[in-house]
Amino acid sequence: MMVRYGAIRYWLVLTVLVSGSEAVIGTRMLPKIKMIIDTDGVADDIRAISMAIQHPDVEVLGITTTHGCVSTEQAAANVARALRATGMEVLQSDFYCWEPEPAAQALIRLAREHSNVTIVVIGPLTNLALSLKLDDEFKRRPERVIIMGGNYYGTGNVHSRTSGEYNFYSDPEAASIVLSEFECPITIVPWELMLYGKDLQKPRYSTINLSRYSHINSKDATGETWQAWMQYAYCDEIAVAAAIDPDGVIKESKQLRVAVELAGTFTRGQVMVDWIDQIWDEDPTNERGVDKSRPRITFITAYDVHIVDGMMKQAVLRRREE
Ligand SMILES: [Ca+2]
Repeated sequence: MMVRYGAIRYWLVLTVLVSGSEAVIGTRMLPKIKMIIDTDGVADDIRAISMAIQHPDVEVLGITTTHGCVSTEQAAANVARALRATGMEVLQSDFYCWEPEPAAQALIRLAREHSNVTIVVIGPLTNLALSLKLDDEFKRRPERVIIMGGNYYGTGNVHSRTSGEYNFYSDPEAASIVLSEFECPITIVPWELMLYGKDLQKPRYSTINLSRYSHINSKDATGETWQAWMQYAYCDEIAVAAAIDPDGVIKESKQLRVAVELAGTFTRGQVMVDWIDQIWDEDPTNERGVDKSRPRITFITAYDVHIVDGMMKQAVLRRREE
Protein backbone atom coordinates (compact mmCIF):
# COMPACT_ATOMS: atom_id res chain seq x y z
CA MET A 1 0.00 0.00 0.00
CA MET A 2 1.32 3.40 -0.92
CA VAL A 3 2.62 5.27 2.11
CA ARG A 4 3.54 8.89 1.78
CA TYR A 5 5.42 11.01 4.20
CA GLY A 6 3.06 12.43 6.75
CA ALA A 7 0.17 10.48 5.35
CA ILE A 8 -1.54 9.79 8.64
CA ARG A 9 -5.22 9.96 7.83
CA TYR A 10 -6.86 12.48 10.05
CA TRP A 11 -10.40 12.43 11.22
CA LEU A 12 -11.68 15.89 10.54
CA VAL A 13 -13.76 17.70 13.11
CA LEU A 14 -17.36 17.40 12.15
CA THR A 15 -20.23 16.54 14.41
CA VAL A 16 -23.82 15.88 13.44
CA LEU A 17 -24.85 18.85 11.38
CA VAL A 18 -28.57 18.65 11.07
CA SER A 19 -30.89 18.34 14.01
CA GLY A 20 -33.46 15.59 13.89
CA SER A 21 -33.32 12.45 11.83
CA GLU A 22 -36.35 12.71 9.60
CA ALA A 23 -36.65 14.35 6.23
CA VAL A 24 -39.89 15.42 4.59
CA ILE A 25 -39.90 14.22 1.01
CA GLY A 26 -43.18 15.03 -0.65
CA THR A 27 -45.77 13.95 1.87
CA ARG A 28 -43.73 11.10 3.29
CA MET A 29 -41.39 11.11 6.23
CA LEU A 30 -38.22 9.25 5.32
CA PRO A 31 -35.10 8.73 7.39
CA LYS A 32 -32.26 11.00 6.43
CA ILE A 33 -29.33 9.53 4.55
CA LYS A 34 -26.54 9.02 7.07
CA MET A 35 -23.45 9.91 5.09
CA ILE A 36 -19.72 9.78 5.71
CA ILE A 37 -17.48 11.43 3.11
CA ASP A 38 -13.85 10.41 2.64
CA THR A 39 -12.09 13.06 0.58
CA ASP A 40 -8.78 14.37 -0.69
CA GLY A 41 -10.18 17.87 -0.32
CA VAL A 42 -9.73 19.59 -3.68
CA ALA A 43 -12.09 21.59 -5.87
CA ASP A 44 -14.82 19.15 -6.84
CA ASP A 45 -14.58 17.54 -3.41
CA ILE A 46 -15.45 20.86 -1.83
CA ARG A 47 -18.50 21.30 -4.03
CA ALA A 48 -19.59 17.72 -3.33
CA ILE A 49 -19.21 18.25 0.42
CA SER A 50 -21.17 21.51 0.24
CA MET A 51 -23.95 19.72 -1.62
CA ALA A 52 -24.20 17.04 1.05
CA ILE A 53 -24.06 19.44 3.98
CA GLN A 54 -26.76 21.72 2.58
CA HIS A 55 -29.11 18.96 1.44
CA PRO A 56 -32.15 18.58 3.72
CA ASP A 57 -32.29 14.80 3.27
CA VAL A 58 -28.70 14.19 4.35
CA GLU A 59 -27.18 13.86 7.79
CA VAL A 60 -23.40 14.08 7.43
CA LEU A 61 -21.93 11.99 10.23
CA GLY A 62 -18.35 12.88 9.47
CA ILE A 63 -15.75 13.81 6.92
CA THR A 64 -12.40 12.04 6.76
CA THR A 65 -9.47 13.22 4.70
CA THR A 66 -6.85 11.34 2.77
CA HIS A 67 -3.82 12.04 0.57
CA GLY A 68 -4.38 12.97 -3.05
CA CYS A 69 -3.76 16.11 -5.05
CA VAL A 70 -2.73 17.76 -1.78
CA SER A 71 -1.56 16.52 1.62
CA THR A 72 -4.00 15.25 4.24
CA GLU A 73 -3.32 18.41 6.22
CA GLN A 74 -4.12 20.70 3.28
CA ALA A 75 -7.19 18.61 2.49
CA ALA A 76 -8.40 19.05 6.07
CA ALA A 77 -7.79 22.79 5.86
CA ASN A 78 -9.70 23.01 2.59
CA VAL A 79 -12.62 21.13 4.10
CA ALA A 80 -12.60 23.39 7.16
CA ARG A 81 -12.84 26.41 4.88
CA ALA A 82 -15.68 24.77 3.01
CA LEU A 83 -17.52 24.15 6.26
CA ARG A 84 -17.08 27.81 7.16
CA ALA A 85 -18.37 28.82 3.72
CA THR A 86 -21.44 26.68 4.25
CA GLY A 87 -22.18 28.53 7.48
CA MET A 88 -20.72 26.15 10.06
CA GLU A 89 -18.72 27.42 12.94
CA VAL A 90 -15.20 26.01 12.82
CA LEU A 91 -13.48 27.04 16.03
CA GLN A 92 -9.94 25.94 15.34
CA SER A 93 -7.72 27.45 12.71
CA ASP A 94 -7.83 25.63 9.41
CA PHE A 95 -4.61 23.70 9.86
CA TYR A 96 -5.47 22.42 13.35
CA CYS A 97 -9.09 21.53 12.83
CA TRP A 98 -8.83 17.77 12.85
CA GLU A 99 -9.36 15.38 15.67
CA PRO A 100 -6.59 12.97 16.67
CA GLU A 101 -8.53 9.82 15.84
CA PRO A 102 -7.13 8.26 12.64
CA ALA A 103 -9.58 8.32 9.77
CA ALA A 104 -9.63 4.54 9.35
CA GLN A 105 -10.62 4.05 12.99
CA ALA A 106 -13.19 6.84 12.79
CA LEU A 107 -14.80 5.10 9.82
CA ILE A 108 -14.97 1.85 11.80
CA ARG A 109 -16.45 3.58 14.83
CA LEU A 110 -19.08 5.51 12.90
CA ALA A 111 -20.13 2.43 10.95
CA ARG A 112 -20.53 0.59 14.27
CA GLU A 113 -22.45 3.40 15.94
CA HIS A 114 -24.90 4.03 13.11
CA SER A 115 -26.90 1.60 11.06
CA ASN A 116 -27.55 2.24 7.37
CA VAL A 117 -24.45 4.33 6.77
CA THR A 118 -23.66 5.50 3.24
CA ILE A 119 -19.93 6.01 2.65
CA VAL A 120 -19.00 8.27 -0.26
CA VAL A 121 -15.32 8.08 -1.22
CA ILE A 122 -14.05 10.90 -3.42
CA GLY A 123 -10.30 10.39 -3.05
CA PRO A 124 -7.84 7.50 -3.03
CA LEU A 125 -9.24 4.46 -1.23
CA THR A 126 -6.51 4.19 1.40
CA ASN A 127 -8.70 4.91 4.43
CA LEU A 128 -11.42 2.49 3.42
CA ALA A 129 -8.94 -0.34 2.80
CA LEU A 130 -7.21 0.32 6.12
CA SER A 131 -10.57 0.20 7.93
CA LEU A 132 -11.32 -3.11 6.30
CA LYS A 133 -7.96 -4.56 7.32
CA LEU A 134 -8.31 -3.28 10.90
CA ASP A 135 -11.82 -4.68 11.38
CA ASP A 136 -13.10 -7.60 9.33
CA GLU A 137 -16.70 -6.72 10.21
CA PHE A 138 -16.35 -3.30 8.58
CA LYS A 139 -16.81 -4.79 5.12
CA ARG A 140 -20.40 -5.70 6.03
CA ARG A 141 -21.43 -2.67 8.07
CA PRO A 142 -22.12 0.16 5.59
CA GLU A 143 -25.42 0.03 3.74
CA ARG A 144 -23.60 1.01 0.55
CA VAL A 145 -20.38 2.54 -0.71
CA ILE A 146 -20.24 5.04 -3.57
CA ILE A 147 -16.82 5.70 -5.06
CA MET A 148 -15.60 8.28 -7.54
CA GLY A 149 -12.62 6.50 -9.02
CA GLY A 150 -11.41 4.01 -11.55
CA ASN A 151 -12.31 3.62 -15.21
CA TYR A 152 -13.89 0.98 -17.41
CA TYR A 153 -12.48 1.85 -20.84
CA GLY A 154 -8.90 2.30 -19.60
CA THR A 155 -9.00 6.09 -19.77
CA GLY A 156 -6.25 7.61 -17.64
CA ASN A 157 -6.07 11.11 -16.21
CA VAL A 158 -2.75 11.27 -14.36
CA HIS A 159 0.03 11.57 -16.95
CA SER A 160 0.93 10.19 -20.35
CA ARG A 161 2.54 7.02 -19.01
CA THR A 162 -0.44 5.47 -17.29
CA SER A 163 -3.98 4.43 -18.08
CA GLY A 164 -4.93 4.61 -14.40
CA GLU A 165 -7.51 6.99 -13.02
CA TYR A 166 -6.06 9.31 -10.37
CA ASN A 167 -7.75 7.97 -7.22
CA PHE A 168 -7.05 4.33 -8.10
CA TYR A 169 -3.58 5.10 -9.44
CA SER A 170 -2.71 6.83 -6.15
CA ASP A 171 -3.24 3.62 -4.17
CA PRO A 172 -4.00 0.67 -6.46
CA GLU A 173 -3.68 -1.91 -3.67
CA ALA A 174 -6.31 -0.09 -1.61
CA ALA A 175 -8.63 0.07 -4.61
CA SER A 176 -8.11 -3.64 -5.21
CA ILE A 177 -8.87 -4.52 -1.58
CA VAL A 178 -12.05 -2.46 -1.53
CA LEU A 179 -13.40 -3.81 -4.81
CA SER A 180 -12.53 -7.42 -4.06
CA GLU A 181 -13.41 -7.69 -0.37
CA PHE A 182 -16.29 -5.36 0.50
CA GLU A 183 -19.58 -7.18 1.02
CA CYS A 184 -21.97 -4.25 0.75
CA PRO A 185 -23.15 -2.87 -2.60
CA ILE A 186 -20.56 -0.71 -4.38
CA THR A 187 -21.36 1.93 -6.96
CA ILE A 188 -18.56 3.45 -9.04
CA VAL A 189 -18.49 6.87 -10.67
CA PRO A 190 -15.76 6.16 -13.27
CA TRP A 191 -13.55 8.80 -14.84
CA GLU A 192 -15.09 8.26 -18.26
CA LEU A 193 -18.27 9.85 -16.94
CA MET A 194 -16.39 13.15 -16.95
CA LEU A 195 -15.46 12.81 -20.61
CA TYR A 196 -18.28 11.09 -22.40
CA GLY A 197 -21.33 12.70 -20.85
CA LYS A 198 -23.87 13.71 -23.43
CA ASP A 199 -25.16 16.90 -21.96
CA LEU A 200 -22.50 18.43 -19.77
CA GLN A 201 -23.04 22.00 -18.82
CA LYS A 202 -20.87 24.65 -17.32
CA PRO A 203 -22.19 25.28 -13.80
CA ARG A 204 -24.25 28.44 -13.53
CA TYR A 205 -23.95 29.21 -9.90
CA SER A 206 -20.97 31.52 -9.79
CA THR A 207 -22.62 34.80 -8.79
CA ILE A 208 -24.00 34.13 -5.34
CA ASN A 209 -22.69 33.64 -1.86
CA LEU A 210 -21.30 30.15 -1.19
CA SER A 211 -20.67 29.96 -4.91
CA ARG A 212 -17.84 32.46 -4.53
CA TYR A 213 -15.81 29.83 -2.71
CA SER A 214 -16.82 27.14 -5.19
CA HIS A 215 -15.96 29.42 -8.09
CA ILE A 216 -12.54 30.31 -6.73
CA ASN A 217 -11.57 26.73 -6.04
CA SER A 218 -12.66 25.49 -9.46
CA LYS A 219 -11.74 28.31 -11.81
CA ASP A 220 -8.32 26.90 -12.75
CA ALA A 221 -9.73 23.51 -13.68
CA THR A 222 -12.59 25.15 -15.52
CA GLY A 223 -10.18 27.27 -17.54
CA GLU A 224 -7.98 24.33 -18.41
CA THR A 225 -10.87 22.19 -19.59
CA TRP A 226 -12.11 25.00 -21.79
CA GLN A 227 -8.63 25.45 -23.24
CA ALA A 228 -8.71 21.76 -24.12
CA TRP A 229 -12.02 22.33 -25.92
CA MET A 230 -13.87 20.42 -23.27
CA GLN A 231 -16.83 21.59 -21.30
CA TYR A 232 -16.46 21.76 -17.58
CA ALA A 233 -18.02 18.70 -15.99
CA TYR A 234 -18.94 17.44 -12.57
CA CYS A 235 -16.92 14.67 -10.97
CA ASP A 236 -17.00 14.08 -7.19
CA GLU A 237 -20.34 15.90 -7.10
CA ILE A 238 -21.86 13.02 -9.09
CA ALA A 239 -20.98 10.56 -6.32
CA VAL A 240 -22.75 12.58 -3.62
CA ALA A 241 -25.71 13.30 -5.90
CA ALA A 242 -26.03 9.61 -6.80
CA ALA A 243 -26.02 8.75 -3.10
CA ILE A 244 -28.86 11.22 -2.47
CA ASP A 245 -31.03 10.47 -5.50
CA PRO A 246 -29.85 7.33 -7.32
CA ASP A 247 -33.08 6.91 -9.28
CA GLY A 248 -32.89 10.44 -10.65
CA VAL A 249 -29.15 10.85 -11.13
CA ILE A 250 -28.19 7.47 -12.61
CA LYS A 251 -29.45 7.34 -16.20
CA GLU A 252 -27.46 4.30 -17.30
CA SER A 253 -25.22 1.81 -15.54
CA LYS A 254 -23.38 -1.43 -16.15
CA GLN A 255 -23.01 -4.35 -13.77
CA LEU A 256 -19.37 -5.38 -14.16
CA ARG A 257 -16.94 -7.90 -12.76
CA VAL A 258 -13.60 -6.16 -12.46
CA ALA A 259 -10.09 -6.30 -11.04
CA VAL A 260 -7.57 -3.54 -10.40
CA GLU A 261 -4.22 -3.93 -12.18
CA LEU A 262 -1.43 -3.95 -9.60
CA ALA A 263 1.51 -4.40 -11.98
CA GLY A 264 1.87 -3.36 -15.58
CA THR A 265 4.26 -0.87 -17.12
CA PHE A 266 1.51 1.53 -18.12
CA THR A 267 -1.61 0.06 -16.56
CA ARG A 268 -1.03 0.02 -12.80
CA GLY A 269 -4.22 1.21 -11.15
CA GLN A 270 -6.37 0.71 -14.25
CA VAL A 271 -9.59 -1.24 -13.83
CA MET A 272 -9.61 -4.47 -15.83
CA VAL A 273 -13.16 -5.30 -16.85
CA ASP A 274 -14.19 -8.88 -17.53
CA TRP A 275 -16.08 -8.02 -20.72
CA ILE A 276 -16.47 -11.69 -21.59
CA ASP A 277 -18.61 -11.98 -18.48
CA GLN A 278 -21.02 -9.58 -20.18
CA ILE A 279 -21.48 -12.09 -23.00
CA TRP A 280 -21.59 -15.44 -21.21
CA ASP A 281 -21.21 -16.44 -17.61
CA GLU A 282 -19.21 -19.62 -17.95
CA ASP A 283 -15.54 -19.88 -17.21
CA PRO A 284 -14.80 -23.33 -15.78
CA THR A 285 -11.10 -22.68 -15.48
CA ASN A 286 -11.52 -19.25 -13.94
CA GLU A 287 -8.08 -18.47 -15.26
CA ARG A 288 -8.86 -14.84 -15.86
CA GLY A 289 -8.46 -14.14 -12.19
CA VAL A 290 -11.66 -12.19 -11.68
CA ASP A 291 -13.52 -13.79 -8.82
CA LYS A 292 -16.83 -15.06 -10.22
CA SER A 293 -18.22 -15.59 -6.75
CA ARG A 294 -18.18 -11.85 -6.12
CA PRO A 295 -21.23 -9.77 -7.00
CA ARG A 296 -20.90 -7.49 -9.96
CA ILE A 297 -20.17 -3.84 -9.24
CA THR A 298 -22.38 -1.03 -10.50
CA PHE A 299 -20.57 1.39 -12.81
CA ILE A 300 -22.54 4.53 -13.65
CA THR A 301 -22.16 5.15 -17.39
CA ALA A 302 -24.53 8.11 -17.85
CA TYR A 303 -25.94 10.59 -15.38
CA ASP A 304 -28.49 13.39 -15.38
CA VAL A 305 -26.40 16.54 -15.27
CA HIS A 306 -29.48 18.71 -14.79
CA ILE A 307 -30.36 17.01 -11.51
CA VAL A 308 -26.78 17.33 -10.26
CA ASP A 309 -26.74 20.94 -11.43
CA GLY A 310 -29.99 21.55 -9.58
CA MET A 311 -28.66 20.05 -6.36
CA MET A 312 -25.58 22.23 -6.57
CA LYS A 313 -27.59 25.36 -7.12
CA GLN A 314 -29.98 24.49 -4.32
CA ALA A 315 -27.02 24.05 -1.97
CA VAL A 316 -25.89 27.56 -2.78
CA LEU A 317 -29.37 29.01 -2.52
CA ARG A 318 -29.99 27.40 0.86
CA ARG A 319 -26.82 28.95 2.14
CA ARG A 320 -27.87 32.36 0.83
CA GLU A 321 -31.23 32.12 2.56
CA GLU A 322 -29.70 31.49 5.99
CA1 LIG B 1 -11.45 14.08 -4.91
